Amino acid sequence: MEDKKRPDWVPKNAGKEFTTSVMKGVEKKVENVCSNENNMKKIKRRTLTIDDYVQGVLNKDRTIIARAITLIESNSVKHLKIAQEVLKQLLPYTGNSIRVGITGVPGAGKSTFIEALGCQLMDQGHKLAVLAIDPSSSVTKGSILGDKTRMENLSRNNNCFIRPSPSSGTLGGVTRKTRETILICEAAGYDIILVETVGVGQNEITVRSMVDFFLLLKIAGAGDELQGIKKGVIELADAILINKADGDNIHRAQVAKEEFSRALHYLKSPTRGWHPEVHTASAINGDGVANVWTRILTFCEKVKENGVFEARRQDQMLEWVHAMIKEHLETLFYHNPEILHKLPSIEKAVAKGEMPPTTAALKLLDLFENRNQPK
Ligand SMILES: Nc1nc2c(ncn2[C@@H]2O[C@H](COP(=O)(O)OP(=O)(O)OP(=O)(O)O)[C@@H](O)[C@H]2O)c(=O)[nH]1
Ligand SMILES: [Mg+2]
Repeated sequence: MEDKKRPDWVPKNAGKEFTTSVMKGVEKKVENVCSNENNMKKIKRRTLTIDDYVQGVLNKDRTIIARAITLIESNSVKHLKIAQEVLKQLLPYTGNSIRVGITGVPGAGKSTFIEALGCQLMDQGHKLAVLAIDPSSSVTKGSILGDKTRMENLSRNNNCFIRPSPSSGTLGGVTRKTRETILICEAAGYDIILVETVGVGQNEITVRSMVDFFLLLKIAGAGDELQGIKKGVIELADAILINKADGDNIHRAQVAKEEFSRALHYLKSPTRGWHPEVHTASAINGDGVANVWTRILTFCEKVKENGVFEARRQDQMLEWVHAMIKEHLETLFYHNPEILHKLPSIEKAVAKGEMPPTTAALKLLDLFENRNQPK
């Protein structure tokens, strides 16, 4: 083999068994591909107008739906403005879905359950959007690939749209981005929205605030039945599902179901007019999965009847407004140059016991307010 055809990283004394070589380039000028301006434009991704986004989403164009979500996820102020106009125009077409949050510790089987339930919903002719929050959490070390394989059939189905939602970023972070993504999916005709979130504290509260029904997945026999019966997440759940009720685990799952059912009696329900329930299922073999969906439908019927469904959605919108105001003010505060300058020394004084915390807070707020007064 001629040496000049070999890439420069091939060892100098490599013998013929080292077969890697570089194909000789074609010298002829390639015409009709990138050389003329029109083709260049075709190849470059076309910038979409607000109307392109709106019409594309309403026409259920998957590429444009994906691009609209990317627009929402952007942290640029320019994109934020366009995204808000797109959303405003889509708003009349939103709201017609059942929004379900699914939480549980890593490995509880959330994605497997979504695959099992999703396939049944597809068979019934539904359109399903799955939004996975925090798929790359530090706990799970990024399970996007895992999710793809666990939701294999769903990810191939044209009536299902799977999208990992970023868990961080500015301008509203997870709250804004996931909520707005829900609205885009609804406008595109997805009638069931499942939001998967890893059970790590704040995420669950955030997801509870954007869904109609909140499902907590637990595993029996993991030794956490009783520890799990602390308040917190359980208080947010409209149902607890003991997953992996298969094989040797069936009996343990039944025991766990009874323990959780007893514990739930002492807790306040998150939804007026509904008493949280405990079920068992096996996401792997599908047992009990259809039953969970039936119960979710019963829940929806009840809360629509007693007005809680509508009231919760209205509250959630208002909560969203206030959460965004708080977040924005906090960002302004902590990015204020005066605050950035003074904060370390004031913190030090508080830590040393030289300044009371209230004095410190008032001092900083004073600084901030004076800085933000109109001149
Ligand atoms: N035996 C049994 N195994 C299950 C069941 N559901 C899920 N698993 C297994 O449990 C493991 C974790 O499942 P996932 O669906 O990825 O769990 P997850 O809750 O989505 O996990 P994260 O996304 O990492 O938080 C996988 O190996 C699944 O095959 C079940 O019902 N029975
Ligand atoms: Mg998962």
